[in-house]
Amino acid sequence: MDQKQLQIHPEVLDALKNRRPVVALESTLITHGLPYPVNLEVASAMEKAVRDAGAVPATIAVLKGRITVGLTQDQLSYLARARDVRKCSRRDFPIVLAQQGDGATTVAGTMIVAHMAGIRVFATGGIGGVHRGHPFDVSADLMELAQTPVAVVCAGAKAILDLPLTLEVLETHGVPVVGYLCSTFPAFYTRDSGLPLDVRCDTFDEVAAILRSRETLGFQTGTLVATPIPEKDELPAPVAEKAIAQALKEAEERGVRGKEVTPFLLARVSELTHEESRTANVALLENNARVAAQIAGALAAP
Ligand code: PSU
Ligand code: MN
Repeated sequence: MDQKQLQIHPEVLDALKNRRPVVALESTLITHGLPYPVNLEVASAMEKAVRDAGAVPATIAVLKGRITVGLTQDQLSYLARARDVRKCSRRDFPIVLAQQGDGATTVAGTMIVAHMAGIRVFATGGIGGVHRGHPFDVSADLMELAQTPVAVVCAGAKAILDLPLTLEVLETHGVPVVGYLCSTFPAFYTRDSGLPLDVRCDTFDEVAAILRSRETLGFQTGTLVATPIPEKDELPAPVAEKAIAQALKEAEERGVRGKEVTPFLLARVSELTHEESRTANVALLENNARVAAQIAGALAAP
């Protein structure tokens, strides 16, 4: 599949042709990560953060079987309210395209489409990873980072996961994990997991230099750029951990499985912390969008 077979928004296409910075954004957090209307507010706020930092946002989804890069305001509002949208990682694309259905792209799905479109930087909240107590439930996000050359800006992996094992899998697959303004892996709701990273960068140019080296080497791996949630928005670690433990217990008891696990845990953690975690989630998403736009800017500079 090449650019011609994708539905690319004219503004995004124009920026790509003229080598101006573009940032891809995912849609699963709109359909499965946050409830309406917060989801629509956040999706719009992320697009605005990208624009304010001088890049063009391209939210990615599948609409009636067409892979769409850069949603219009109407398409965003439609997705934010839609039900029964398929959560799309690699295995889901053949199905959703054949059935001409609607699909929300996960981190894995968004990386695939960003790469097809020629977008090099992508902002999300937290990537999927290895689930606690289920070392064989490994998110397709990690497998995609192993094989698709896109830089993913995140606030670490979601704290509901097993973070040490998640970093082990990334290491096995040759994915560099770059800390932007941090030396340890951030833990999504909190700033510091205590797990050391491969490298710390203090400027966007340093991050861009690593991305360029990867291109020079011709490696097809993705790069994970992790940056912590802003200090003022961080959840106290015991509050986050208590809610996560409770949500994990409930997921076991109810037998929640497969692609339902992550949305279930995120929603329960949000309820259990009286939405404090959702406020943190929103803050880190906007922060990541801004950082991604600045990295894209540094990468686009000659
Ligand atoms: N981060 C969030 N909210 C989300 C997700 C991540 O703050 O909804 C989504 C992303 O789309 C990620 C997906 O790719 O959850 C991971 O799902 P799974 O664990 O089933 O691979
Ligand atoms: Mn899973």
